[in-house]
Amino acid sequence: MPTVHLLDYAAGNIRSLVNAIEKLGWDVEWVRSPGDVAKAEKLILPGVGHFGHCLTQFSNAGYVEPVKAYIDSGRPFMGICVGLQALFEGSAENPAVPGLGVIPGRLERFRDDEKSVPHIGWNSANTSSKDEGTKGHSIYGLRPDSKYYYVHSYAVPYREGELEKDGWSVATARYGTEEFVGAVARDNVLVTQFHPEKSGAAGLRVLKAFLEGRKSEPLPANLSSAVTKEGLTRRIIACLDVRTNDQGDLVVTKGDQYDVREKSGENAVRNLGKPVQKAQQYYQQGADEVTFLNITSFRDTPIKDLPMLEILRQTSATVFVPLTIGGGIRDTHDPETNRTVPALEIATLYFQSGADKVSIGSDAVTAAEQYFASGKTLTGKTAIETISEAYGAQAVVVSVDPKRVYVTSPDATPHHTMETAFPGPQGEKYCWYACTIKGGRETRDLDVVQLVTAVEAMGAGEILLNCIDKDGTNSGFDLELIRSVKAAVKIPVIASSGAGNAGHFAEVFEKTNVDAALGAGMFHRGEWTVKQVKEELHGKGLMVRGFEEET
Ligand code: 1PR
Repeated sequence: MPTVHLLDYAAGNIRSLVNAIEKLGWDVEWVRSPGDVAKAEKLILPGVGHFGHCLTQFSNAGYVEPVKAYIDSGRPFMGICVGLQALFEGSAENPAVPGLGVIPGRLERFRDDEKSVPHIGWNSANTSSKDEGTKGHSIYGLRPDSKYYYVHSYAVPYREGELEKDGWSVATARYGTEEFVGAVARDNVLVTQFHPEKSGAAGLRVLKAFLEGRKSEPLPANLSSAVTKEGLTRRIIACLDVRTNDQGDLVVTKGDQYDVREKSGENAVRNLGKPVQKAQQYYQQGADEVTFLNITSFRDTPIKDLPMLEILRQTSATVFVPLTIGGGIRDTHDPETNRTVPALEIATLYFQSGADKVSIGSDAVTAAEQYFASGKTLTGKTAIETISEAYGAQAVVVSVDPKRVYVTSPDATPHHTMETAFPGPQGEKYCWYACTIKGGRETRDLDVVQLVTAVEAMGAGEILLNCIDKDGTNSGFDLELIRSVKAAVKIPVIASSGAGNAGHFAEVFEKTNVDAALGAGMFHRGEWTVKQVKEELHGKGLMVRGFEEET
């Protein structure tokens, strides 16, 4: 098999990249030391997390000069995400840490006055309309009608002609009112801000074109003038609650207000299918992300037997969109070794098994309670802070399990209340949302606004906003809850709980500014496919990522 060298200097979550390369029929050779770089015939520089953290590791390990010499040698070089950022002169993320300066320019943070930051989701990489040199042509398989998966807070602002004048071809994307560099290519170099290994068929096409050295090809006639509507698509996520059934098999289940047992028969755990198979099915249907939640994670399991590790290894081998794993991401007592394993070590196991993001539930509530109890002091030791510091904010999701609490007036509680259009059982017109832990089994005296503001301060990159009252009801999302959380944070929020049809997805996107929406039961029960939901949203004029066959 042909080989490509991979330079993994920061132990990032790059198993998915290896899986994508192997799926395309190539073998990965690892660059283990600066001396290995010269051996490479083709070299890929991946990268996740902080610019400064990555470039410092890269430089301290002695890679700067060997990689610059490799690029100067004219052999094919691809940089992905922080691997693109590294080639520029520097980044506002860590002004004291220099980039390689191969490409002129610096990264700036997205403005968060009009949109969520990090920029997470599917956006364009348009070359056709910008650059005479590439008009009607595709750089390395990029297409104006495709969308690619981005997950970053810093970007190179696009200023027309600035890079082109030095012979660089540029593919751009727009986020809010900001136009930025999605990919840049010249001679033997291709760098992408997006993750081709997480961008489905469109991303695999780019990776394949690089591996096969296809720099520029005429676009298919129907695409040469096509330009997708620019901007971030509405992200549709399929969520799989996973646990062992009474026979010990790992199954996809679904709670009805978090109760996963059938109401009839032997009161068995609802069994809606096999996790890996369902995930592959949703990927084929066009899901933009897949989330696994291990819902019995509060039970101590020997670390080596963590059930979701194998599920991630198998899923990430064939599912090339972002995978999130939640359940049990916390400092964990290992009954076998009688040792407490830090949350960061647990998360690293999942990243090395193919996860792109970890989701933290109960532990986030505990950390938020301590945050407020200590006068909003950040210790740097919480699971959120340590994982975000090591892998970047975009790798940390906080899953919220709130329960509605009715009050007669805002003065009846110190918590963040709202007037509700759905009065309580005694006609109460106000409510607040209490956080719960252990899958809703324990309610805490902490409200969701307190929780989300605390975890944002700790470096969480995204909120998975469930709702116990709505869970499994097929009655639509809790728009009041979503609006109150969206008003409280700048990081992206995923609406979850209650979806029963495509109309509920359209409603939440049209009536709130939520960044993504998640479905579970309606997909598991086969009532709707992800593809049908996307087709209906597209029909209503909402921009969704189109389905592309893997070629
Ligand atoms: O607390 O960090 O160990 O994480 C536990 C994780 O497991 C949390 O993310 C928590 O939300 C989840 N969880 C725990 N128990 C349950 C349960 O159902 N008994 N799942 C559970 C919560 C949320 C979504 C659900 C949506 C959409 N479910 O997974 O799929 O509500 O459902 P719908 O579209 O069918 O309405 P930790």
